[in-house]
Amino acid sequence: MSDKKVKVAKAPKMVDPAAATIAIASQELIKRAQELKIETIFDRALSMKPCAIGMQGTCCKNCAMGPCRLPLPKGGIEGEDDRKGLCGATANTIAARNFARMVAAGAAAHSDHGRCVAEVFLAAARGEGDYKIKDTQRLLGVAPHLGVAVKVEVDGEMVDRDINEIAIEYGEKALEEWGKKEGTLEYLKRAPAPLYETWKKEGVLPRNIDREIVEIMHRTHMGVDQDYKNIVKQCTRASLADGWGGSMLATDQSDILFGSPSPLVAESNIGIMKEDHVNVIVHGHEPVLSEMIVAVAQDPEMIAYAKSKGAKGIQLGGICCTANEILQRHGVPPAGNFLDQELVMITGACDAMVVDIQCVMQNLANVAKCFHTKLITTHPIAKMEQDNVLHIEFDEHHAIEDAKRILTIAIDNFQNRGDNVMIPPQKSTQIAGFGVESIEYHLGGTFRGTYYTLNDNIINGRIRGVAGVVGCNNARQQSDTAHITIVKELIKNDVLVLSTGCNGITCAKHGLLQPETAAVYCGPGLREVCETVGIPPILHMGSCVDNSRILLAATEVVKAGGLGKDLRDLPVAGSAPEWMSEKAISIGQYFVSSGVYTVFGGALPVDGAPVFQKYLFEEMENIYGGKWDRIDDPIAHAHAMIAHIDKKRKELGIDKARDRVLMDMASRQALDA
Ligand code: XCC
Ligand code: SF4
Repeated sequence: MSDKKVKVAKAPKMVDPAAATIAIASQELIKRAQELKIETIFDRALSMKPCAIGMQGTCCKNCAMGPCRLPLPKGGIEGEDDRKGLCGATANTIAARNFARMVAAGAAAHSDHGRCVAEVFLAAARGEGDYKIKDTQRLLGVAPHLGVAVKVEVDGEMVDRDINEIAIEYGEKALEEWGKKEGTLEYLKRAPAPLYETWKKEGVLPRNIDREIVEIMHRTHMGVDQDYKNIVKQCTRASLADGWGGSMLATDQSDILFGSPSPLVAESNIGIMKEDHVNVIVHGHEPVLSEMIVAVAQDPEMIAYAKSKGAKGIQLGGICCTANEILQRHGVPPAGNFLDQELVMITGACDAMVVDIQCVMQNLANVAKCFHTKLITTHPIAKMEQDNVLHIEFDEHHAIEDAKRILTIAIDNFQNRGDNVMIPPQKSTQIAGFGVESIEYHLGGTFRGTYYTLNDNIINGRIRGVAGVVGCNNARQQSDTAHITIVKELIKNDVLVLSTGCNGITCAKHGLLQPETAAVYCGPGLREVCETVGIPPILHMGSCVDNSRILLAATEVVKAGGLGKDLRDLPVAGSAPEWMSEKAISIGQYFVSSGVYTVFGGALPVDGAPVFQKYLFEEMENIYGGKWDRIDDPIAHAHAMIAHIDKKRKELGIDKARDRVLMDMASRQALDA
């Protein structure tokens, strides 16, 4: 007999659901998956550990002489850091190049999505395809930012220009921003003048959107840019092409095409799925197809067809930012955030999942195999290799037909459901749909329509400051914990929160996007403001490309006066508590380069190169007024943001005002008692 050891297959590791997430519905479905022996991302996070050197950002595989791995020794480096790759690339060069490639990928993802919207927009403006422009007011508002006139001279008088002409010219100019040969991006001038001047002086005004991304790929090729500061400069330029370019254009054009959001009531969480309805989940990022699915799902013929198959109706739900797009404009409820995507299938009641681009996990195909669920990819650039995945390519020229075809497949599939249905009941109500204009309306009052009231409340100290809390979930952390803890700590300390992306969905799931939240969780000042105007203390502003709304809201605050002249003067801070996507790095970089102190939670692949890290975490502030930070503990994370807000209040000379407000409240409460 051979004495060779016999390999025994190890039982797959199974996560403790309560350790994986604090969301009860998600815990129930993780348990359910384990009973059914279906592996999810939460289980895989136990058995697959991340590479320690990759996590530090110091593994280079930019040429075939590598990968060159430069781990940071425990306890750091004493004396000179002489670590280098075969070619001599230092840890700083390697980490900065890796970081830059994340910015490039993130900016590309946002901006290429923006380009798709821009193409559909132009087709609609020209009267081609199934889409019509909905929000002409918004078009008139943004057209001048691309140099498009909204009035023309006729017989010596200025009259309104034909709206279709405006739409076509705006659409054409917008598309040019991706590849124009001369000049710099037009929307940059929407930033406060001193910020624009900083960018100009630093030489980081993006020339066009595509070029800055291509240039990162060039500069990070073996043997090109080997000065981390110069690489970071290009990170800024490409990220600005995202935030103040591709993303901002995506938001504007989606709003003009599909309607600008305004506050609405909706539901959220997995409990929105209905056992007796055809459940269709849309997932990804683009609003273009999902808009049509929303429209077609309301078609009486479609509903009648669903009824003919034994269902009571059609229930749509969303995951990730496609969810946010149709939530903001139509009140379609999100079923969950990024880490809930497998779980909505585990309910056994997902008749079809329709995906487009970004944040769509390939494991969905494996989970779909265990159920009757039809998984349908729709975008030419985003297919899956598994053979149970249907690909129905969506084309804006026959959008209605495509949407009908997809919904018909879902309805026909309703009767194939097994007995395995388990929909956790948890759901909550939320108010979503905030935008730059609706904040103006709510916090400015009907006749004022400006940011004065918001500024007043910041100056008088009722609102201590404003935080943008955004971004993903990450299976390396207990899901939702950092998001919820940070947001609660901020509002408890009178910081108004602007939310997007999976943070928005997470806050909604946990019932925080309601005006009632103010009484339970807010500090006295913020509570008073929220109760007076009837808003939640966390304003959901949409998808991740809609972070551009946060930039513009902050710009409006500067314009309204009394709080400095630049974004860097404002008592504001940014946060991505559980980030995972490369898009988050691009967002972080444009927040920082726009003057915002921005804190990430979870590993940031820069700590293997302490000098480069110091540049991001400290020195960038001297140039742009904003800087990066990474703090994992959620309470410390929130308090670092609050400390920054207080520092800015002090610099503005409004720190004393807040002391008075708090004293007022205390004495009022004493009177009440
Ligand atoms: Fe993706 Fe936009 Fe992150 Fe959520 S927040 S996991 S990027 S869906 Ni953008
Ligand atoms: Fe190694 Fe330099 Fe090649 Fe990177 S570029 S893999 S550091 S030899």
